[in-house]
Amino acid sequence: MTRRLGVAAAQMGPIARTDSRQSCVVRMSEMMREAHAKGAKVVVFPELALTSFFPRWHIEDEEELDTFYETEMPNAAVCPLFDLAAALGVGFYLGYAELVHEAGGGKRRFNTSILVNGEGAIVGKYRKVHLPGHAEHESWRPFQHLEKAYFEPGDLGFPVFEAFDGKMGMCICNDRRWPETYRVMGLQGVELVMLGYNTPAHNPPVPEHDHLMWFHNHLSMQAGAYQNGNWVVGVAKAGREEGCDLIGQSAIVAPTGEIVAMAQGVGDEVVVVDCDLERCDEIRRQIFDFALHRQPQHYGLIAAAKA
Ligand code: CDT
Repeated sequence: MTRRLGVAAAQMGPIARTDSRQSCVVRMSEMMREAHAKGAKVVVFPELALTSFFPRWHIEDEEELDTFYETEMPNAAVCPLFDLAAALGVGFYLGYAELVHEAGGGKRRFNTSILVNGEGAIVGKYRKVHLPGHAEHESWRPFQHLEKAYFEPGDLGFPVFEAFDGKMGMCICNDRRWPETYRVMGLQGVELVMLGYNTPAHNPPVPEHDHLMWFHNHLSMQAGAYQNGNWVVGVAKAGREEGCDLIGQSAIVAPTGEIVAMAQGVGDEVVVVDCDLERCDEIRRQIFDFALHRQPQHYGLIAAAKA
């Protein structure tokens, strides 16, 4: 028995600070058409796909900072993408910065992704749990990574959604490096984990690891796929963005941990794989049968607040 889903990794090249959301949507729409022509039913776009990766800048003016966030979804700028999805019958994963205005006048900021189905309806939402970087301006860095200043940790956990005739999960960039991300979704039977990323090729606090950035990218996603028996689609925003090199290597990983397709360059690029969701069972029944082999009485420390 097979249960096939055409999955597209729609990698994006750089987005300049002055690029409009509309121009990003035009690029994504073009890739969605290509993905559809290649048989995809769901298209995965990167993290923060509507703007440049703004945590690299120390932005003191709150009004200016707010311009990088979406206050509603969908909104006028992204409506053409939702309309195209519905016209083609293709769903998508989209990462964006979310600003919530609270009743009391407060603001909450999240690094968010949504899952949209083939009718153009939002069927899932995720807010990034693991925020990398730092909360204060650090002038010694060649570029900032201020996610801890510009977002709060997600408050939705790691939900799994019934969509596309399967069990879909989402995470965002740094989440992919943490085994708990996949395991919490794995325990809910996730079959396909979608994620977008912006990963600088240079990590200022540990430059001695720079040559390992590409290795760690795939290592994390391949381990997450194999150890839980699910597909992983990891999609980069890549290339030289505002003077900062971002790694590419967008990949589709099978539940066996094998990379079955990978982007070749660091620009806009679509890679499609016909994924058989039934293959999750190969691993889940034969190797990692959670019900049979897990020993959670020994795993308490993992969920404890402090080791
Ligand atoms: N966007 C994001 O989360 N980027 C981080 C950079 C960390 S540097 C190793 C990432 O984990 O890719």
